Amino acid sequence: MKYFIKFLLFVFCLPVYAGIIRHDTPDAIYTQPNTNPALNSVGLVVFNTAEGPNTCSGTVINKNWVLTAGHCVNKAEAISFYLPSDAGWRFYQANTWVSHERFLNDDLLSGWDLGLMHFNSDFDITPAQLYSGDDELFSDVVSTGFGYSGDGYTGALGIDYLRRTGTNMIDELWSNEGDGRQILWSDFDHPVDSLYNLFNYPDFSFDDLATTLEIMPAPGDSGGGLFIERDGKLYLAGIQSFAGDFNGDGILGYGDAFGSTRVSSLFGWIQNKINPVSVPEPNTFLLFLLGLIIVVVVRKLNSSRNSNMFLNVCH
Ligand SMILES: [Ca+2]
Ligand SMILES: [Ca+2]
Repeated sequence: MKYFIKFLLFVFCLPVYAGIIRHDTPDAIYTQPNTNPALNSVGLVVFNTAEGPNTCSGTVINKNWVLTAGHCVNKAEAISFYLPSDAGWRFYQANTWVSHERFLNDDLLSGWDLGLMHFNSDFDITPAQLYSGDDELFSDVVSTGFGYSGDGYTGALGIDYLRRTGTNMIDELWSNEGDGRQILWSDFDHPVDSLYNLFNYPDFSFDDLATTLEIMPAPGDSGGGLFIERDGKLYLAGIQSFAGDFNGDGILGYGDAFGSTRVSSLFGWIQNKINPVSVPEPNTFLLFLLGLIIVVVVRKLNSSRNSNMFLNVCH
């Protein structure tokens, strides 16, 4: 499988800016309000660059922090974040943001496509919990974001800024850099035709066809969350990064695949940005004690030297 993915690297991959859905399933099912609070941690990101405005998605992981894709923040000059509510959009303005130090815009396959935004105001929703396990392969996942919509036959058609939530499965873990497993890969399968199956394990058929609400991120979904269920709870396992026209038919649809930056691989980087490890400053009392100890040691050394000198003289 890894060799297959390396072969696919030559295929053009697009950063994913609500999702491509099954052609046989009503869009209203994908856009219905989420009942799980973890999924409501995903909001709409609007950012301005020198080239103009653009949109992404982002996931609240702390009362003041939103996790997103590196390519959503590394050229940003201003960033706004919107969370839908019954009363309309709630608006937040980011005051700082950072992309991973090793992220490069033209290399989405390296596995560093991650960024953070900080907000001075507190979010009043339940933050997503980060997944730190190592068992994502073949897990069912839930994906949500605010990107373009369309179905497996049409590809991305337009954007209506609705949050679409669907399902898929992790087919592979692979990245060009880092620990070599920094991207979670999923293909976009057809409901009944296994000929569209991209990541094929010949001995297994469980991954050949679409899941109940099969979805693939589209432009505008970058930074949205990919969630995994453990013990009845949803955890944030990936951040949407890119999708590719792997079968070369000119659209993002059946037979294609997408990659999400793996949260567990970059867990330490995220934690360190949110809670930097600081070296405590020694306080005045400790400095005073240290001074006393040094004075006592120096006096003892001098006293010892004088005693030795005296003894030497006597001999
Ligand atoms: Ca799939
Ligand atoms: Ca395609």
